[in-house]
Amino acid sequence: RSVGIIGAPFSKGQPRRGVDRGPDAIRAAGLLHGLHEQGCAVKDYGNLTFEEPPDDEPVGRVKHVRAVGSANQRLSEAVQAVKLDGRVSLMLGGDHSLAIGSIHGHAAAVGQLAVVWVDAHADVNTPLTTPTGNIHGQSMSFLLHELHSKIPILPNFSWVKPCVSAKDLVYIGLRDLDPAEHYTLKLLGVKLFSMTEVDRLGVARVMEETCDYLCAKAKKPIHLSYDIDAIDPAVTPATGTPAVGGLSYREGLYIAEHLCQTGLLSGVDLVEVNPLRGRTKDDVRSTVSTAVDLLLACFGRLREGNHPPDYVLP
Ligand code: DIR
Ligand code: MN
Ligand code: MN
Ligand code: MN
Repeated sequence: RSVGIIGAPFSKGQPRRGVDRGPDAIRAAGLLHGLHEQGCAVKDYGNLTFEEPPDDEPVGRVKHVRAVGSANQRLSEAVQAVKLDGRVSLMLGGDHSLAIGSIHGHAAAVGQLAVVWVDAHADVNTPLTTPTGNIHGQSMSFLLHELHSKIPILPNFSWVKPCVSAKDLVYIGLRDLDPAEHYTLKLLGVKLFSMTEVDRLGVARVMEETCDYLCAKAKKPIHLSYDIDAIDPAVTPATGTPAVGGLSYREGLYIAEHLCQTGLLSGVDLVEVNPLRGRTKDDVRSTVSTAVDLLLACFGRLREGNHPPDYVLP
């Protein structure tokens, strides 16, 4: 497995400082070493740098529109370059507005995608429904073909073209949606496994049904967009919008392991790790090391253990 890491230290899709320190915190916790040890060919493309557009006044209710637009355009190009190098792209956020550029770039390089969005939140508000003005709560609305007519023209967003069909999207872990988001998901018939379904079915059946659903017609490359706040804040408290009642560490890992074993994972985001949140150093350690464990599982680590293909018993 060949992985291309892109650090995206960007925070203006939401109001809290610190989430831009996610990429370096995740690297410092041993991500590259771990990937290397499990036999992955890793290339770290480093951290992107972002411009700060002057006079980035709110547009309607939406905050930092120009900064989010230009950061995501840069990220989209970086993801396309990683895909053209033949690697699975791994984007370390940063806040979840970065899924716009990551998914856009992935689709531009490989064509139609299946998207698995693991999150406490659906991030499908539009610029007109957002109750907060934060673009990290709107990412999916820019990407869905079916919402195209609901998206107003915004500065630095003209490059964004919808590239995901509602039928190619599955949500897992939802538990904190705004009314407009819930309405939209029901209107479009989006497949979702809220925490209620995780409780009812168990994570194994959720993943079986997720993959059956996404692979029903054709085996499209899978984009996994993993918001660390999908995991219960008892385990991953260092994040901007923690929501009680989340996935256990084991459920979170199982999702990553299962998607890895499809052989179809082609792009991954790990977002919303904020080393300046959480109450203690242990809160931050637990959050960051869980993020690393989820990513190692995405790239082949099994809890039963692993060995290299050429291993010889001495
Ligand atoms: C809320 C919160 N639905 C919003 N969203 C979050 O701002 O639109 N997404 N926290 O990650
Ligand atoms: Mn999110
Ligand atoms: Mn979230
Ligand atoms: Mn969030």
